[in-house]
Amino acid sequence: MRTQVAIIGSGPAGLLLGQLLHLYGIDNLILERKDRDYVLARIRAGVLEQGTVDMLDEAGVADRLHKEGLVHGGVELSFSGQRHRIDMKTATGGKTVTVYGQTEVTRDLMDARDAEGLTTIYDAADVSLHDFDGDRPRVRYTRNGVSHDITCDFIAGCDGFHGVSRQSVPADTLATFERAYPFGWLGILSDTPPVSPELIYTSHPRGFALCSMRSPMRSRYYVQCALDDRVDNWPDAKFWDELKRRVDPEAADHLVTGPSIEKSIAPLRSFVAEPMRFGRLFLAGDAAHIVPPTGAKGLNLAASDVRYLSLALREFYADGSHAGIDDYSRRALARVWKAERFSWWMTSMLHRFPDSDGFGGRIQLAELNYLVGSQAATTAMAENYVGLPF
Ligand code: RFL
Ligand code: PHB
Repeated sequence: MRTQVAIIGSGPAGLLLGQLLHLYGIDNLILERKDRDYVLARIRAGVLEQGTVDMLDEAGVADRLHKEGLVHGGVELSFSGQRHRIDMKTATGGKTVTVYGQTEVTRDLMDARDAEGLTTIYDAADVSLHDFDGDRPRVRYTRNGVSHDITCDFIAGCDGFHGVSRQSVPADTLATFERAYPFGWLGILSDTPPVSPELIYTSHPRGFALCSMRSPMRSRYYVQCALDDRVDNWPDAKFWDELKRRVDPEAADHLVTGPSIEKSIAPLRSFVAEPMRFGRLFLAGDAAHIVPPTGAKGLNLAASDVRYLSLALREFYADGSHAGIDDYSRRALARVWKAERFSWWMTSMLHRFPDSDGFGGRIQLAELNYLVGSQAATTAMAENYVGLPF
């Protein structure tokens, strides 16, 4: 088999890249380790920056997003029992975010790919990457016990944090930067109306909590939990009880509870691998970097990598220019590190750290009071939350 760009992974990064390359007339195929339903069942991010929405528009997959997505001009911060609204739209001169689940983005991209008759090979096992330091990279995989070989011009490693692409790079050419946080997030999805029209990020002595949503009838809630905690320890009633103890009294009064339809625990981590290009292999999305979810940046960063990469490849195929390709890693990393900083800062300000003393707690409170009391600080948060320019 031969293609111009072999994409590893059919998460948002791989699917969006495939769609944009197709629009630019660049042939591509996607190799995915799991099956379609498995990929669609993963409940993850929910907040799209305007730049991500614009890219989905450009890719021609945003009809449903515009119909069903919820446009938000603000978020709320809750601490010391009180809520404070951050008016992002006013602070940024009109920018907003759109609440629309990653599962829906993935479904829309998969449907568009099917409609165009583009190739995705699901259940691809033992994917391995070869010769990307030369002009003729190859990718191998097995399916149903039969091994296959793909020759290509470029490989795009969009296979997430645990994927094979980053691991295929010689360790001495890769620098990694990492911070693991001493807690996780326990999240549930329920078919109940959201407690409030906007997201509420809560700092509480018992730990962080987040009230989010997927639609006017579907809520997504999170509470900070211990790293070694397990979903089995959290029957629904215990989750709702803990959430009510952390949110402000008004939210606790209005919270509508119901059976969970999904429940999972995710550890929190910051991670960056540099560079993001090795010869004819490019890394994009979680394959290259992870942020803790507190800033809602993971999916949006995957999209911004794809923007730089798709434009670089278009330039290469249209003009034979290497300029975009050569600059890909630098451009992507410049934006990645700003989102890493923002996500780390939000995480540090809002969570309870097991080793924190009274001083640490008072500093967090001072930071929150400064944030909601200063227009300059509000603007700084808002412009990061809605997404920095590409
Ligand atoms: P993905 O979505 O992980 O997709 C990678 C795809 O590659 C496949 N794959 C392979 N395929 C072939 N061969 C191999 N060897 C392969 N290894 C892996 C995988 O099956 C998968 O289909 O990465 P991508 O596309 O870069 O997208 C990134 C986003 O998914 C991610 O940043 C966000 O979802 C992060 N994230 C969250 N972000 C938020 O903004 N808000 C959240 O609430 C939020 N929750 C989460 C998250 C990430 C999580 N992970 C990765 C554990 C919750 C979780 C649990
Ligand atoms: C979500 O709705 O899943 C969500 C929203 C905002 C975040 C993280 C997760 O910061």
